[in-house]
Amino acid sequence: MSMITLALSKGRIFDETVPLLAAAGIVVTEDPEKSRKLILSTNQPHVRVVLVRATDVPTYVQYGGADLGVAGKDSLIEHGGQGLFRPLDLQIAKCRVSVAVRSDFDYRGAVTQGSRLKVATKYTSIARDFFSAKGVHVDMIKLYGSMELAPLTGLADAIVDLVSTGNTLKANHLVEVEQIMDISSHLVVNQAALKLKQAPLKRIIDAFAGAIGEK
Ligand code: PRT
Ligand code: MG
Repeated sequence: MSMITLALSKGRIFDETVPLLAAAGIVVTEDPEKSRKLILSTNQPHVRVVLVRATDVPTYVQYGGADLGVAGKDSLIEHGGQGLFRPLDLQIAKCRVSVAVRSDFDYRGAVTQGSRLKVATKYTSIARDFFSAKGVHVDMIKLYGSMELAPLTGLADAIVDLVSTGNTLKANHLVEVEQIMDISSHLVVNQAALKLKQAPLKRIIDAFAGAIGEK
């Protein structure tokens, strides 16, 4: 039997995927928070989990470094989705992508006056599509983290970032001025693996579907 490799990121995606794996009879036998290992074994000798950065999950699955993975819709859009079969919205790790500004910045005014907006974000594809559909001209500043700092330091007028409770924005005196889209995590499968390892992959996909009530 061939090995099935599942790519997950540590933290919320790993934690929220554990119950779905349980439905497929798969138990990860090592705790990612306690181990430095990047490859985790499971109770099933032919199933292993690889830990990668959330934004790298689509890339691992696209090129067959993993047969399947769980990735946020944000990561999938930024990646582009090439080579990926996306059978299920798992409805986990939910949040939204929003535009936020300093509470003293007149966002509506800037938009109605047609000003150029300096936008800092890790999500340049999502942000570009959103502002171009609105007809707003933007100077995009690509960041890899701590977007919240950009408006506070004058690096940008606005940020496009993930928001869940809103506590991070609030703690940094930022306000959410637009909600761009709702985000959840999806199961993604390598298209070639889906043909070569059809039976074991279908078993996992069906178990996940059953666990989220989509049978
Ligand atoms: O953290 P790291 O830089 O390693 O990578 P990552 O941020 O890409 O990964 P991770 O594990 O933090 O998130 C993985 C996926 O979880 C994301 O791609 C989203 O699809 C999803 N998700 C759900 C979230 C959140 N909720 C979330 N709240 N990802 C990040 N956040 C961050 C957000 O960026 C902001 O800094 O949490 C902060 C806001 O949270 P609130 O509750 O204060 O609003
Ligand atoms: Mg994070």
